[in-house]
Amino acid sequence: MRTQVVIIGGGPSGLLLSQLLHRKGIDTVVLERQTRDYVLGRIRAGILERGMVALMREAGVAERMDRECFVHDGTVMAYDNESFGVNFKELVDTTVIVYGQTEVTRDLYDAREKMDGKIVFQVQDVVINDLETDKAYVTYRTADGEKRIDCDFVAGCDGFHGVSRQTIPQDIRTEYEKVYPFGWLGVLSETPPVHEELIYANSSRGFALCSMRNEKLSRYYIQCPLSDKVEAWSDQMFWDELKRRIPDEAADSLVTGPSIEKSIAPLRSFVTEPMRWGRLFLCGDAAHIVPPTGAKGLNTAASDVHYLYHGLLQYYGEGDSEGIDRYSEKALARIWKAERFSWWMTSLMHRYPDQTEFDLRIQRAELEFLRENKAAQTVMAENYVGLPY
Ligand code: RFL
Ligand code: PHB
Repeated sequence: MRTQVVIIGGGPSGLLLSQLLHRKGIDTVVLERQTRDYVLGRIRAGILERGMVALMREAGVAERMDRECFVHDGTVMAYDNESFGVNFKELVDTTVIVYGQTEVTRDLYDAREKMDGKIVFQVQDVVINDLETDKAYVTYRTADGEKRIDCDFVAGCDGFHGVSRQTIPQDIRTEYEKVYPFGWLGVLSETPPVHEELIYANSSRGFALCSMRNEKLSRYYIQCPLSDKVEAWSDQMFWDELKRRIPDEAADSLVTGPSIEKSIAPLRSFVTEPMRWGRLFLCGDAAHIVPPTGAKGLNTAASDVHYLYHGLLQYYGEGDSEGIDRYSEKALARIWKAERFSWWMTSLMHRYPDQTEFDLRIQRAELEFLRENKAAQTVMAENYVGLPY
């Protein structure tokens, strides 16, 4: 088999890239290790920036998103029992939307199916070969046996644990990493959201976040030690702890119910450089991870897809390789700013095991400064809604 671009990974980055390229007549094959149902069962990101929204529209998959999403003009920041709003609309004239990654992925799978897009599920042993020649190819195994696809390029969209990044020789790759000494325990419940905007709360018991998927589905998180086991957290314990960490008014109006998903995610910042090697381009979690505090994970994946998509259009449409040659440089310039913002918001809102009284006073001073200072809020708003591509 031959295609123009082999895309490894059928998560949001791989599917979005495939859909965008297909609409411009560029042929792709997506190789996904799991089943479609497995990919759709993962509960992840909830907030989409304007850049991601624009890409969904360009990919022709925005109809349900535009109909069902919630537009958020701002967010609530809380500490102890105080809270204040940061109004993105007023500060930077931009909003974000609430539309879950599960829905994004479902819309992309449906669109790919309608266009007869080639997605191979349950592939194993993916190996990327001869990336430094003009005869690159990918081999893999399915229930039908060994397969080979020859291609012009490979897009590594296979997440943090994928094979693509590992294909880049170690002496060429530099990895930057920060592992945080806590995780997030997340609960999804069929209950109405506690507030119309998200509430990010810094409390003496640790961070908490009140988020949502729609008017009947809420998503909540609390900071927890990495050693915690999800089985040890009953629903009742989770709700009791969440209530202790959010402002009284929110705690009093919180509607609780059985969890329909509960999981613990570790927090990590990670970047690999470069994001291109020969005919391989890394996109999304394959190249970088952010702690979820700034809601940047899926949105940084989208900005990579934007740069790669335009680079490939320039290459196939005009025979100009400038866009793909500068892909790594352009993508990383934006990634590092999102990394900084996510690290900043994580540091501002969490309790660290080694924090001193001095550190806590500094954290509080920063929250008070943010509360009082329009310039500080503007910086936060510009980053939260997403820096321009
Ligand atoms: P994904 O979504 O991980 O998709 C990669 C796909 O590649 C497949 N794969 C392979 N396929 C073939 N061969 C192989 N060898 C393969 N190895 C892996 C996988 O099965 C998978 O389907 O990466 P992508 O597309 O780059 O998308 C990135 C986003 O998923 C990610 O940034 C966000 O979900 C991060 N993230 C969150 N971001 C937010 O903005 N807000 C959140 O609340 C939020 N919560 C989360 C998260 C990530 C989590 N992870 C990774 C554990 C919660 C969790 C638990
Ligand atoms: C979510 O709804 O899952 C969510 C929202 C905002 C974040 C992280 C996660 O910063």
